[in-house]
Amino acid sequence: MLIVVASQAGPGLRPAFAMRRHIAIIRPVSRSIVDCELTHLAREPIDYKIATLQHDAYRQALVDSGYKIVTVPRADKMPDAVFVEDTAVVLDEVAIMTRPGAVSRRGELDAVEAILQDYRRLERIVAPATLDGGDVLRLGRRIFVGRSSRTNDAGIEQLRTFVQDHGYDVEAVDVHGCLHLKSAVTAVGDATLLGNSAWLDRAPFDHLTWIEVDSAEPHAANALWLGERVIYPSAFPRTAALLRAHLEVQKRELCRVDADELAKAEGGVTCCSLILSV
Ligand code: CIR
Repeated sequence: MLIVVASQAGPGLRPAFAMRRHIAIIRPVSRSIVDCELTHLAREPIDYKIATLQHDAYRQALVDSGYKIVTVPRADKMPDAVFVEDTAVVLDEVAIMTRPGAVSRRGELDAVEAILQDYRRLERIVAPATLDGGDVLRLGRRIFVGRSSRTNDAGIEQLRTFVQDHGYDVEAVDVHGCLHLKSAVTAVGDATLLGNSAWLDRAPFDHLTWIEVDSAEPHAANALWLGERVIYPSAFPRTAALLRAHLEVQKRELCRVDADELAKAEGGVTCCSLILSV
């Protein structure tokens, strides 16, 4: 079920937003999702039907936010293929195909690449480097990259070489206790982050506004910021209240979606899309 909180005045009404076409690349849930990679969570049964219904609601939230959906074909033999975020880092100037840290996920890239090449010049992370898109957090011209169990120093260096000529600074951030950097922190505004300080070194973010997740909701830091709207899991009501209070001051809205079935696969709301504008 999709619950939209606050007004329906989506970003499609803003002139600056309307000047570009906004695209969300998504991929349906694989029938083998139950065999997904797990690093920090114990395996639980995942109901494919519920996961698919929740993914449909997520898709609708993107449509309601003004995004055209481009769908990568379902890949039933690749359990984690729904988490397209990990396959690429998409900037305005270039897209970088990653090399996921989990070997089981490397086959996911081809079908995503076939779509992305219509929108961006492509670069590729190559061995021995590994990089997951979930470890890459862009804030303006600064790109923070999680040094995690999925992303190594060589991956961070290769990313730097692809983006530095476009004026981006790349900064490594140590992540511990969770899967990706964006499990621990995401942007919810130009200079505002939502994060769980227990899972990372906060020093690189000191100059930014920090909203700390409620201590009862450690997994609550993953939000999908889409300009005037933030898509956010309904499973974290305490943190949602903090976030909503912050967003309302800025006349932004929180759009809550049920995402708990894919959360059992260690995925959040950023993981299920690649967002770009053309
Ligand atoms: C994995 O372990 O790779 C998947 N089960 C979850 C990936 C979630 N992706 C993300 O946070 N960007």
